[in-house]
Amino acid sequence: MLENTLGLEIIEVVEQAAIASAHWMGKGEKNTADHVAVEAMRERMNKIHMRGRIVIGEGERDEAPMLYIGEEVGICTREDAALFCNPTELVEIDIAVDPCEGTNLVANGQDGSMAVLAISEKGGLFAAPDFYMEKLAAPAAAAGHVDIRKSPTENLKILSECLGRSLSELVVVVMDRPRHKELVREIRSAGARVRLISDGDVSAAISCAFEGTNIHALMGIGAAPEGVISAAALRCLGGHFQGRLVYDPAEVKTPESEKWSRADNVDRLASMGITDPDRIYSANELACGQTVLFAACGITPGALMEGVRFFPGGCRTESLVISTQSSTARFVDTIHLINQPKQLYLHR
Ligand code: VTB
Repeated sequence: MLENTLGLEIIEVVEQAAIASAHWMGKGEKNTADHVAVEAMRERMNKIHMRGRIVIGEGERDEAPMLYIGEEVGICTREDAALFCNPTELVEIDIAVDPCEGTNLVANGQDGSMAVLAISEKGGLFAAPDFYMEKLAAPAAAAGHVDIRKSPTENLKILSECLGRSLSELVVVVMDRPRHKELVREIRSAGARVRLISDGDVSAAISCAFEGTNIHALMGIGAAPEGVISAAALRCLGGHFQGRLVYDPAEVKTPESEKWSRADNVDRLASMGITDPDRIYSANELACGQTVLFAACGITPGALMEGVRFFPGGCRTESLVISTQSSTARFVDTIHLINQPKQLYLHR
């Protein structure tokens, strides 16, 4: 039901966010690239006949004016909703958004940024705290075989067996951060190859699920909210995803993370109801809803999708829509015409 009613509309939500952000590609202004994507996503979302609540968004209400955690979105959240929304549209749904995943990539005109969102019924997406998360993503053939509790070397051997590839034929994406020095050394000495990325681990995680991207795993520490969005996509695709919240500042190694001690972080997690901070979450636990929908639209080009391409009077976008209800991965190629007669040119 979710899919039928929302499938097409959420494509437009991510498209509008991607187009808005793409106007700022290569302009060196990451905050603006993000802000316009947030505004466009929110505006389009509020035109949908649904009763949505943001569970992963731009931050807490006091720090984010739009798409903050807990914000209600969709026409059916209006007080007079019952007058023009039918009962099925009044079912509450939870939404995780990242209108500009990879703001630095957009600002610098680099590959791998996209507008993304995941939707499920109420309670169907883990409301991840603003923490880091250790992540392991891998193709469906290795799902349930690789395990984040095992060493990278062991996981690479398992991956090599599951995929029928030698270790040297494996490519692992890792975020280029000082905290990953040892991880990168280990992957290389196990015989696999590393692709370091500056940002955008959602795109990398999803790419693992598609043959032909030449990306076979994502390892290392990124942000937890992005982990839930990746998990939603990998659950739809049957790929492997596991996450572990990282609460020890010594593991994260960023100046920002030093503000909180390990004990403070454990307390903060407990206050949010997370009493086992070492818990390993699977994709099915991070995106546990009966129905999960995921959509993404490339802002800059990536392994999976083209970026937004402008032409006089319009632009062209590529999006991906997947769900737990259908066994399709739909790539949607859209030509958007702005203030011009509908004369379409097909360039293949
Ligand atoms: C991570 C990653 C994201 O930003 O959040 C990263 O998950 C920030 O990491 O995909 P650092 O704090 O180590 O810089 C992204 O790359 C982009 O949002």
